[in-house]
Amino acid sequence: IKHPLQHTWTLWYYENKRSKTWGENQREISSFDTIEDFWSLYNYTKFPSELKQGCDYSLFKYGIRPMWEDQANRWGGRWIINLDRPFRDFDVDKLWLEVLLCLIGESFDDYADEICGAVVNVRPQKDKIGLWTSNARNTQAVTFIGRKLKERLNLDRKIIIGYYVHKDTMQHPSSLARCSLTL
Ligand code: M7G
Repeated sequence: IKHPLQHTWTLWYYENKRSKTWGENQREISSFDTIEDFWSLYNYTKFPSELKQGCDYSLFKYGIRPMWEDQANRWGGRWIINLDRPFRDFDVDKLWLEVLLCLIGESFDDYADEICGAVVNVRPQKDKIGLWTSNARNTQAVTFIGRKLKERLNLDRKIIIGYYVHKDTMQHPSSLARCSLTL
């Protein structure tokens, strides 16, 4: 017997093909709802560090697309961890796996319902990991989730993570959007 998860999760892969729109470049890889099926998918796919620059992985609850436009994300935002390359203090693969385990293990206690999914962006200067939540106005939930994330990833206190509201991100290129909270 396989061990069931609380939710069904879908892994998405984004590859930047110029001939297509951003949305068309998002591809569903597979969905799973047991621990065993999670590990077989994980073992079958490449690590983030092995992906080409410009690619993303996203893991979202089944039925939520990894985009701002989805009903579940529309009023939400994301905690962003910036993994600056020059320092190389970060192991993107290790952090991404920990984030995946936080998601499928329902690590956010009473606020697990606020969780939509997570994204890792593989980029030339800095990789990014974002944890997406559904209601940017629920400060209590957002703060709890951010603290828990830092704790689970064992991030140094010096490392500041910021929460970005999707509505702001949509209006500004990512580097100019202001974060609404920091931890
Ligand atoms: P990114 O890939 O999130 O970060 O956004 P990056 O700047 O580090 O590469 C890059 C661009 O992808 C954005 O400026 C948008 O044009 C597009 N994009 C990203 N996201 C998350 C979305 C989304 O949810 N919906 C749409 N329509 N476009 C998006």
